Amino acid sequence: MGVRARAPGGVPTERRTGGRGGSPNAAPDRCSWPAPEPAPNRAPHRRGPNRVQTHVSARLALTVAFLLALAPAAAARPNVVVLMTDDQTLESMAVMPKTRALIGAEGTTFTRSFTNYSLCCPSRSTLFTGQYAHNHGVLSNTPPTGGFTRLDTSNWLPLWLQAAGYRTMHAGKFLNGYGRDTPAAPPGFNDWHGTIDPSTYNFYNFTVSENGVPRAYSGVYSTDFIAARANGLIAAAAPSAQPFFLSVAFVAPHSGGPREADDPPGIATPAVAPKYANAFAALPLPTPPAFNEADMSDKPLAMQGRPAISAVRATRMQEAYQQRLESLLSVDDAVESIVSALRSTGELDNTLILFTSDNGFFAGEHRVPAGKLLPYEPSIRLPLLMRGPGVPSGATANQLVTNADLAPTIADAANATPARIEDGRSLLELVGDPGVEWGRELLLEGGNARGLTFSGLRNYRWKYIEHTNGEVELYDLERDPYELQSLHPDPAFATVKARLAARLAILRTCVGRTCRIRPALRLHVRRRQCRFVAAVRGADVSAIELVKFSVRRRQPARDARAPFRRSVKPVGVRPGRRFVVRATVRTDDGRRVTMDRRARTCAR
Ligand SMILES: [Ca+2]
Ligand SMILES: [Ca+2]
Ligand SMILES: [Ca+2]
Repeated sequence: MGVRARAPGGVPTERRTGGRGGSPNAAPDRCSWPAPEPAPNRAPHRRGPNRVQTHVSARLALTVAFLLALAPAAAARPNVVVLMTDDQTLESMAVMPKTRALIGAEGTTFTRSFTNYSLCCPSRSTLFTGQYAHNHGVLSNTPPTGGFTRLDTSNWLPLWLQAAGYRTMHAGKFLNGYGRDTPAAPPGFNDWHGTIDPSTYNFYNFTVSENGVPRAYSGVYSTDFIAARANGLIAAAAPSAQPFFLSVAFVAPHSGGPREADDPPGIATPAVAPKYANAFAALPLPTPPAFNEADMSDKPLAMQGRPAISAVRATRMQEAYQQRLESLLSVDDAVESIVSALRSTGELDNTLILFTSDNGFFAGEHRVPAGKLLPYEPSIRLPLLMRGPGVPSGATANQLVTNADLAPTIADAANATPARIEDGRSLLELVGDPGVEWGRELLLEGGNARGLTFSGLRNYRWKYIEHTNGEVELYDLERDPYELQSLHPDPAFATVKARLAARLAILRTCVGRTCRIRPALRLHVRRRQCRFVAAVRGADVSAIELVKFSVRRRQPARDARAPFRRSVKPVGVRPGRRFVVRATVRTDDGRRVTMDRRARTCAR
């Protein structure tokens, strides 16, 4: 069962929308989801003010412009392009100047972005659902606890976007194990170009499911291929008035074949494009304080059993580290070409672009020579850059964000309705209000083929981890950003540990709102005659370390002592007008939250 979709130039083509029909290799009917209506039958969507016809009279143009200004954001829905690397660390963004310039400098750079679960398949499932792993249920890369077949693709982001009128497209790597049983496209994609596992992990010899039909490619470098395919999809989708969603997933800097002459023994590397081979051959392996951690006695037993990294091993790791960075140079080129394709088709200004990775990677920190799937910072931190309509350019966002926020962000931009309960929140709310703090803490999860083996809580200051074998870890990230000394056995931290444990108990099984619990505080603003007094009260008031009171987000007055009550002056607010008082609170257990209250000046 296919639906008619308009191809560029108005030629109708048969496009599959699900696991049924469309190709001789189509999947058996895996999911009985309702097929979404084809988008071309829906009302046309305005793609941006530049689309306003120019031949109307000046008067009519003014009227149209006025009405468009009044129309809800839903009328001007942007395209959405998600660019994802595999196993890329935050620090490696240093070798991607084009991406930083074209997306970061032209948009917002997030400095505290984390993955809920630092492994490919659980992380990508979160991208497509907006849910933490314990809610989408993909807990590893292989069945029965994980892998592509574990995710319920009858209810996920691509279908929500189709239902909202989007043309949906994918190029590159997909959930682990995709294509092993059938090359059928998953439901919800109008244009599907996913690489079939395990061929995904060969940079020069891979098979792509082209709308359900497998086609083998050899001799072309995977990153270049995925970029070219993405650009072809952009060119095909651009002429239509229908907005599009494009997911582009590169394999780099993940390891993959073929074997190269300089590949070190015993450690996996990606393949590097010839033009970038040995581009970083002179670059030493970084040795941050956590590298080859000297004293592992604070860590769980499994970590204590890790041997120190020998000089020989470090030399091999250095080659792997260099190749990973060299592979990212091709991704940097790919990002440039995709941005350029968006520009040349006139779509760039009306496209929300997100650049991120699925998880981080170790390079010797805590004696982990390679890999991820542990709760430490190199594994869980992600690059996240975002540009597009409503995203300030040249901005930095320092708030805690999770990959569970990405689906809510995309749905928000597209005016789509998620049909799952979202654990994350739209980042568009956050970038529009740089000082805002949501008060939530992030859930970290990890495990193996048998299921979850740890869960943890991370906030601005603390990381608290509980392993299913009973071991715990507690790091003060302000004083110990490299996680060299777990404080869990120290009685001086028993109180904070107990508070974090109580909150982790809620997060571990949270759903939606309970994943975003804020400190129990309220802001009260009282007017006495024409003077205003703001006060923060609530059950968590004893945890407050600092309050900043501001009016119209300006000139905050700091208050570090109970009872956290201040007179506030609505300077510059005219008589009889409303204004906003904001309290920004920092607690002694690592939380930050802002609270806003409206008040009105005296009429005079
Ligand atoms: Ca990965
Ligand atoms: Ca290699
Ligand atoms: Ca090399």
